[in-house]
Amino acid sequence: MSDTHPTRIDLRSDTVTTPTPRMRQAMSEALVGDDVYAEDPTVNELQQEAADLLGFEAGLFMPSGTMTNQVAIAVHTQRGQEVICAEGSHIYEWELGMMATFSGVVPRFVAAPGGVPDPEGVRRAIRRSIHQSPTGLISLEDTHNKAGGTVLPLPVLAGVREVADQERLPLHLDGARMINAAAAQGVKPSEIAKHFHSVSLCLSKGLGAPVGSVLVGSCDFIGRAHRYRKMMGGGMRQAGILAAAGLIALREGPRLLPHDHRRARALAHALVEAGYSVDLETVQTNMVYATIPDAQARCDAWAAEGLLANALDHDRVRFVLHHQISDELLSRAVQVIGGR
Ligand code: TLP
Repeated sequence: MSDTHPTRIDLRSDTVTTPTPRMRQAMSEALVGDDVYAEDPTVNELQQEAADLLGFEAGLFMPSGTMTNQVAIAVHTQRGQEVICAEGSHIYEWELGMMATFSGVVPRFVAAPGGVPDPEGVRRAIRRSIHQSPTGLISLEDTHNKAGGTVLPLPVLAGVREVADQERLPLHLDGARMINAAAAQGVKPSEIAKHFHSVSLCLSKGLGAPVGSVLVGSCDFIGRAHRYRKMMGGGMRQAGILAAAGLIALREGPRLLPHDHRRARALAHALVEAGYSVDLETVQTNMVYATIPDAQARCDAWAAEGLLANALDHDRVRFVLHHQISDELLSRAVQVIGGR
């Protein structure tokens, strides 16, 4: 059983996947309880499994990556502070100013060529003076979406953590696609997560769950996160129905990611062959950004042939691979792109 239209090749995002038959079965059989009372056994299992995978004490299940990031910011910061983040970070660019409206904090961007900030640049961005908004948090994004799904090298993570420790600042990871980053580097996810005080991990991106994200951290941090999740309307009651699919995603999703990465590279080469410009250096995981004149018109023309991609700018198109794009569907996409 699949909900995906057979003639539609949807590369707009890895969020578009539909639940697999195993996910649907697990959802229908899930044991549930009221999660606001922390009594949903399937949610509790998912939270602990995500925390264990990333090497943390506790986890908290929420509907979206936006919520896990924004709850983390609320716990870590005080009103009037700044959050240091790499230029183009999702927590500011695509989270609708929530850090300002919910937590009363503002971003301070640091340069991040290819999505990778320099630890010394992070240090220089820290504000302490009485005349300035003090820094409250440093937040990194791995993989970095806007830079093309690029991976942050482990020495950079260690370097930023050193700065955070020296300056006594908390360090958060928007790890929506951090399992992709781990797969690309051939390391355990905990090797990335160990550099952070909190991590937001999305189940509904490359891992393929229909809904959900888990925030992990210390017991104390997660205890405080409960209150902000409730304030945001994230108390979902019998959420085990959703967590059941999340558990399948967490257990079965990671081994599929290297195939998405291989297909992304193949797509990038096909785009170059078709005459479009792609910075192949940035194609490190499951995303391809191409420079395409009249991007929206080109995407509309491809959509008429069943190929969906995201025009993000007047000349920039994003393609994202995911587990419901087989080699066969990729070949068809390549034909459409080549005008065949
Ligand atoms: N990203 C979505 C869109 O919002 C752009 C996508 O299609 O890529 N962090 C990162 C790095 C993300 O890419 C996203 C979603 C989120 C957080 C937010 O997750 P959700 O959509 O679950 O709120």
